[in-house]
Amino acid sequence: MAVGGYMDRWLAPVIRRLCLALPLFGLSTSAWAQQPTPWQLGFQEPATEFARRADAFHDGMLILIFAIAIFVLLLLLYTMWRFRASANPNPSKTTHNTLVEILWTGIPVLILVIVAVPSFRLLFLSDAVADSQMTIKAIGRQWYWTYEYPDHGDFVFDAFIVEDDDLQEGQPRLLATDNNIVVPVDTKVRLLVTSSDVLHAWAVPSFAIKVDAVPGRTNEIWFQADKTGIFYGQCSELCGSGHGYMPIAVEVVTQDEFDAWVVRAQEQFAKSDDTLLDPKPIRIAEIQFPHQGAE
Ligand SMILES: [Cu+2]
Repeated sequence: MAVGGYMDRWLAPVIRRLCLALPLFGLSTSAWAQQPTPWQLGFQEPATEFARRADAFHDGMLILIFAIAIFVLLLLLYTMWRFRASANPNPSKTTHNTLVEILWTGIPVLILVIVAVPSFRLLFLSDAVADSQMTIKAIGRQWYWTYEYPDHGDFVFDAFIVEDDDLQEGQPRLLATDNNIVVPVDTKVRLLVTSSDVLHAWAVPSFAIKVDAVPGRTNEIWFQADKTGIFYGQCSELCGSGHGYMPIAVEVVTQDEFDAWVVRAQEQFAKSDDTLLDPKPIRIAEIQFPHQGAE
């Protein structure tokens, strides 16, 4: 699209740089990629191609919104001046103008249709989970997350917030978890999200992901991080008094580091029947159809 391309290439990077430059005073850049920072204006630095596209879409929308707002403001100011009482002792009795009415209906509709194109493109892209290389399942609970790795031995672990008193060097308050989700870099990960009690939402800003965790149903999304590091998020659906204390920490590592972690995790989080959590995790991936049992 011509308008979007122009905005992406020229205006958006300028605005982004202005937004990025402001909060960088007094900050280390390493922290910037992972978590919110004081005086942050823009989004967190994207860590996936999808997040970059979502950012670009947001920047384009911001420019469009500003242009519309400025146009309407100027029109209002002009109207106030042009039809002021002192210059118009006999007010106009005009009530209809067919051409203007068609224009102020048609042009906004046209703008919405143009906006819908990149918007739907992103929406469909977020749904393209078919070719993912591994699966992780996240289960929201009051107030922590449970993660399952069905492709790597089906181990399960819980991720609780690290209390203020237990924070290690470099662990951000309210965002660090005792067990991180570990994924390999440049790998398309399918994430299944559900809940065992109330509505939660699994959200990581640098992946531009926010998925509702709904009891009794499973939502799916994917992400493919292209840089290593720890990326923090939080539950983003008001889920009770501990809502602010169920953070998400995704640790993106190299494939070798991931393989080593899987070996350790299978040991550490080995699952036997008596360690099954209560209520039991919902295991949709293991549904057996009648004809499969016969073999
Ligand atoms: Cu929650």
